[in-house]
Amino acid sequence: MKIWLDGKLVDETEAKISVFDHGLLYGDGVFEGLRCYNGRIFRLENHVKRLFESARSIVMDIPWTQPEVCRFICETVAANNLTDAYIRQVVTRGAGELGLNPYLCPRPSMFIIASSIKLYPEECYTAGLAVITCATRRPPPGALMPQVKSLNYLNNVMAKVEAIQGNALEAVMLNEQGYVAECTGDNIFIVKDGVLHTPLVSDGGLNGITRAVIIELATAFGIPVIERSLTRYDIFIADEAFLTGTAAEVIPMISLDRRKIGSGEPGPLTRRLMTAYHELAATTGTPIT
Ligand code: PXG
Repeated sequence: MKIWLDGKLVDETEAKISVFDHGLLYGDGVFEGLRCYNGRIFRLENHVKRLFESARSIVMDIPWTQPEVCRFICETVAANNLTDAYIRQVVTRGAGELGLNPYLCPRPSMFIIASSIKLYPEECYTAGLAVITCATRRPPPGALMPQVKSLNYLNNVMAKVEAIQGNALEAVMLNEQGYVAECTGDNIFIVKDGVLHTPLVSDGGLNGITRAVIIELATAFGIPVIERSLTRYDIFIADEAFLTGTAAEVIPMISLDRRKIGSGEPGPLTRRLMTAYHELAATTGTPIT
């Protein structure tokens, strides 16, 4: 496997990062997860823009332009002869001194991995996911801005631990006020009386690119979409629910805390949006060559 690392495509055995890298020492860095379908990278510019915004918000200058970074991503996928891939792009603060001061790290490091990812087993896409609510809360924006896709994922990892220990594959995370924020690596939607509802980004979720695509698709179908604060009550009384994310795509959620949502099976609007999402992802996007 070829890895793009700081300007070069190198063999994975050569792709090494310093133990003094602040990404490793302090989780000081940002990342993106993208997908390539049929030789086209889905929403490439949106992901790269979000990467640059995440970096800017943590006072990190990426030493390349957005069009250059788009090109590097395409080159990495092409160099590995892939047409379908999961792409993990990471920018760390770079190697520096011990101690928090990021100004002592002269230059960020960037690497790009083109590989594959499987978040949930195939049968969950047809049968739906059983989800639990975890005790781990999303950090308030004054502590760790949820919109920044940073290398600080311990909050999400601990939520995932709770899900797995609770015999579920995914967990709903609430914010400090008790409103639904998102899941560990996915945004959440519910359907109620023909209307799609999703939490406000300001309630503690990532401003998901898949979330935005689903809002676009639903709007094009004439389905109203409301972004508002949601509680577990709203999920319990929903007709349907589903999760969205680059890795997960669109996946039905059929229960919360062992209580059935709607009929307890993937709903018709969920299935319609899953199909529409797959069609869009397979036919649009930036060609890699
Ligand atoms: N919330 C969180 C906390 C995420 O990390 C999403 C929502 C969905 O956002 P997008 O823009 O992808 O629709 C994410 C995305 C991984 C992985 O390797 C994680 C994500 C995406 C791809 C891979 O675990 N998180």
